[in-house]
Amino acid sequence: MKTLRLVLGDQLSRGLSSLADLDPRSDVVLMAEVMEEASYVRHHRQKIALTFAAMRHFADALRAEGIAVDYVTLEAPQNSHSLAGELARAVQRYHPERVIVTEAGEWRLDAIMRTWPAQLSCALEIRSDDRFFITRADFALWAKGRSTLRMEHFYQEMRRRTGILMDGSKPAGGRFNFDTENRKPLPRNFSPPPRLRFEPDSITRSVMALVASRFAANFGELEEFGWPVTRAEALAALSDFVTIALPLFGEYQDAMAMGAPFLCHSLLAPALNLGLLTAREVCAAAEDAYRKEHAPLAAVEGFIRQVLGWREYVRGVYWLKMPHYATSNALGATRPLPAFYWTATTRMRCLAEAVEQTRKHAYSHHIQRLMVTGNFALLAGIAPAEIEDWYLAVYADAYDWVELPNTHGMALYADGGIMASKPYAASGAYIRRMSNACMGCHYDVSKKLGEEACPFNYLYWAFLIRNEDLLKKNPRMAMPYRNLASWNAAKKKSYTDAAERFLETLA
Ligand code: FAD
Ligand code: DLZ
Ligand code: SF4
Repeated sequence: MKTLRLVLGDQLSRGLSSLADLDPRSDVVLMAEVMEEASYVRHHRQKIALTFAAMRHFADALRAEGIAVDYVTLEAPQNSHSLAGELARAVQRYHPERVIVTEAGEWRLDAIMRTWPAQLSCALEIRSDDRFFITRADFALWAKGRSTLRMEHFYQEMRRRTGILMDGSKPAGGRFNFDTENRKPLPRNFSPPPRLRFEPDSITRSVMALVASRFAANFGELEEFGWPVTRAEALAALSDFVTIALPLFGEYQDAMAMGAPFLCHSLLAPALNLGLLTAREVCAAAEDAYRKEHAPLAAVEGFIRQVLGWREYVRGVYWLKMPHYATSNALGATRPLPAFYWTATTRMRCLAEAVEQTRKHAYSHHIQRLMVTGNFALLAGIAPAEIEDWYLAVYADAYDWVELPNTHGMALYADGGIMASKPYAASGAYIRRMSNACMGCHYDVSKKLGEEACPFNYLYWAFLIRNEDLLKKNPRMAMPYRNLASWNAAKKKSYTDAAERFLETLA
């Protein structure tokens, strides 16, 4: 046997660099379900089921091509439950000339992987992951010498480099960014388009049974599992999104509605992050919808900005700044994570809804993550590591390389402004404008103080007061700090006291 090729659980792409020159006559692909990966955080049960189901289907697809796959299930008697252990055991079984693997998506596993050459009795080749538009090294070159790493500058550069949504050297429609036409609240009586979900087949059902018994204590329901687990299903999900929801994506990108978890979002992040879809084909499908006049430019540009812009940018920042990135805590936040992030037991309706949806679907959309659960964590001063572990655990699409910068940088401002030019802090007024959650909430969003007042209101001002020295010189924070300048000490104290009293009630 010549080459052993290790494929990780989020590398389920036939075009993966480690499979590029595979010779079915002499090579074996190794895949392993191991507790080390299934328990580095207490993943949502749907996340584990999704990963194992997609891994098993991918192994079957390779076998159907005549490729030998050595697949170690979680229940295999000799399973060592680490990727290093399974690789070492496979090397003993096959005595390959070399092992090939594509670099790990996240720093934790990358660091482990770099120790493997010293432990293995054969050569190990670690290949670059070319499923992204930009390599880690090219991002570092783009970042070099820049005083700020703003996403918008990166995105425009990526549009030019890739030619996506470009007419020659000019952006389609004459502008790179159509944000001003996006981000509307939902009209009254809006009915979200029905979305394609996938009925679990026998492989997925057996994995769900395994997860139900082995991960009984983990957060999240399995019943509503509807994620694509094969390449064919992922392509069907992409086509469904482009046909049904993409035309409305931009306009309602920031809207939230009770009882409507998916709205016009793509739901493609789990498939993208597992490798069932590539970012290139997702952007191509969206651009095609614009060129064929199926979807307006503002919607298509808004969507492509998320995939070609944000997704590549956060990965770039992650690899540029890790491992120190994870330990910064610019606002000195230390509060433990309140229990309601797991139980949904809170009278704050917007938060209860976001957590409940998360439990049911392993999903909530971007604005819920940023402006509801994230905003609360920012205003309440929750310790970055605690809330980051929560985000890494609870979403079907959660991987450290994309979760960490979004939480640490965007939601918490814990990196001191590397990613965001100002903290995404907002009072209840933002949530009232963008959702229907406040109607029927125990709290009154129009009240600023008192038992009935929306906690986001006094938490917002208490946050600004607490962080005044750090934030008031930021020109993008000038408006609220001008307002605060007219407050006397007693007024400030009434807000900080209200915030403290409320936070003390949280377990
Ligand atoms: P859509 O709204 O349809 O967006 C389309 C695609 O664009 C997504 O599938 C995703 O691939 C990409 N995208 C959109 N926004 C971002 C972004 N900010 N960063 C990177 N890619 C983006 N995304 C993850 O994939 N995994 C995570 O673990 C994750 N954690 C997050 C944590 C926080 C605190 C926040 C604020 C955002 C996080 N995001 C994460 C980004 C974003 O919220 C999700 O990608 C999105 O909600 C997934 O749903 P969707 O596929 O329907 O996305
Ligand atoms: C997420 C995940 C889970 C739950 N289980 C496995 C596993 O058993 N085996 C595996 O190879 N990969 C798994 N993964 C995905 C890995 O955690 C992922 O490859 C790394 O986090 C690198 O991004
Ligand atoms: Fe959320 Fe406040 Fe509105 Fe209640 S009133 S839903 S807590 S923003």
